[in-house]
Amino acid sequence: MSPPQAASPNSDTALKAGETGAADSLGEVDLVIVGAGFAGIYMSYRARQLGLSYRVFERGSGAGGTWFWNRYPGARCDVHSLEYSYQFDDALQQEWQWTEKFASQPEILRYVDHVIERFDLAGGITFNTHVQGAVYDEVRRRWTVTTAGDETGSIRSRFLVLATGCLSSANRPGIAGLDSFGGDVYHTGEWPHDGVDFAGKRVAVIGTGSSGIQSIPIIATEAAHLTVFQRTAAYTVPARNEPLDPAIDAEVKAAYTEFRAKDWQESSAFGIFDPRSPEHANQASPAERNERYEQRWQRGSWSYLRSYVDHILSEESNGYAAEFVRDKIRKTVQDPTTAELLCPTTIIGCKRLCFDTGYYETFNRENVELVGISDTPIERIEPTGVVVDDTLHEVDIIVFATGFDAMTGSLLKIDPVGKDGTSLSTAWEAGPVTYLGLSVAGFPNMFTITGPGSPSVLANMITCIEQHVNWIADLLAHMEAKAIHTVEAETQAVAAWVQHVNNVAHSTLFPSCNSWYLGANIPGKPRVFMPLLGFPAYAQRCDEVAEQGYEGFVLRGADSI
Ligand code: N01
Repeated sequence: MSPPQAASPNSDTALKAGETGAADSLGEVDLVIVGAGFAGIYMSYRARQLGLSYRVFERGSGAGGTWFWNRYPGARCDVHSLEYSYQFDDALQQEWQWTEKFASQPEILRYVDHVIERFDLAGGITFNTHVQGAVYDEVRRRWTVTTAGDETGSIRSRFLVLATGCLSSANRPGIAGLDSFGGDVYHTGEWPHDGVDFAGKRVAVIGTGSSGIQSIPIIATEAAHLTVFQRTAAYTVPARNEPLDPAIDAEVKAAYTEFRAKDWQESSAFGIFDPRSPEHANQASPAERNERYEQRWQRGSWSYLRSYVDHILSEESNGYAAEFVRDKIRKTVQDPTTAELLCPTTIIGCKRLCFDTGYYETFNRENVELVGISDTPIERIEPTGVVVDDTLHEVDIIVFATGFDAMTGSLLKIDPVGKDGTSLSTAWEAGPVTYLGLSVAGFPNMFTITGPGSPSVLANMITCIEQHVNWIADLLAHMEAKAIHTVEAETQAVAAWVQHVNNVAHSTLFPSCNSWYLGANIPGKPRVFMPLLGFPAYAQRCDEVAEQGYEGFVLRGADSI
């Protein structure tokens, strides 16, 4: 399909005849968007509204980003469906009907496809095409983006929008002997489209984060035998998913704008159904605490940690909430040794809290075994199984639920090269540094959507995406109106922003454990707390930056050449 051919209002005369050729075999557009997840789709919608020419390149054969790839059994969102959806078009949010409180992966993908069809966006997306690199040419003020796949070549653009997602680069640990394994190997984040048949098979699941915890109870019911390899025990709270209550659906849709406005005031841009109590756990009596924890446990999901305001601020308060979960585990899991192994010892919430359906109960099944690999890591993989502590666990299938090289992985795979030939991997050698999570010094006209330094993974991703895309679209309109050709973050603004993100993180208990928020799950990755806590203050800051003439950015127009 051909891409939109809207004339570019921003095209200037920097490119002269004869300057095209091998360097732009795919032509030139105003905007190259990398990725057709929620961010890339909405960015293309706004680009078209602005009259910009654009191309979206997507490595998958379909849209949906993380929801396209994560098709493992039980994959489901844990933000309420009425909140985890676009808000840019009222008719869209009125007409779409979610069926469950927490939408399943297939339903989210149906929603994505519906949005693309409804707004006629498919023509701008090129699937099965990997963006391999991008180089900025200071003289032409153009990015040259190279692609491989259905469309192989290079394309020039004024702007480069990296909508590559925060959880899109699978972490496949390099375990010795993996290549020798005689069975099948899968990663939850790259699940086969036609599913996996576990019937009669002995299965290993390595990893017990959200993906492992969602898939393990289902795999256990299908497989002959399941061995779970756990490095760090995770806290999980019952999800309590259920069919979407039609009365709640009607109530929200009767005043959806007001509902969304309330979400914008929430620290994580969602959670209206589970308000955070303003009280402190360490000021309540043990009886009060237990009663409240029990109520919130029964309610499930995010409600639990919101039972008091200070869980992520006070170690003492956190300890109460953590011990309540450990108590639940000990009461649920019949074998005391297994129960103890499942009891987490870290701060609850410093790694992303998990939500499950029957996770702890799964370990009461006769066909399920838990192997701790914290003190005795996996030694090697052999043709017939996984060796730990000199014991071979024979399996036919290995499932890696080992997560992602989060937030920076996909950006660094592209590794754009900015001014002076500096690559992003060089600029981020000591960890990602951005201004507002949107822009990197030395990389003009390049934007990251929900990049490190923005609330992103600590908030409602779709709300964050829309806020970022709207902010970028307003900036592009401003540049057009003022004849500005390049925008770039100032080095000092980046430094101050990175310091701010760090200060906010270190005022909480978040940095206290080895989470992927810190990059601690990837060997050798710099240990930097990447997301910013607090969506409302962040969104307000972005607005102020724009109102103050894009403070912290250098904007250059024809006059400044
Ligand atoms: O990945 P994870 P995930 N050897 O990084 C272990 C979102 N999500 O895919 O904790 C052995 O959380 C690792 O151990 P440790 C959500 O934001 C959302 O589960 O590092 N084990 C851990 O147990 C989530 O946080 C939803 O010690 C290794 C596990 O693998 C994010 O995606 C559903 C290992 C990885 O857990 C990532 O979740 C699913 C190694 N070398 C995902 N390397 C919902 O919306 C890693 N591990 C509900």
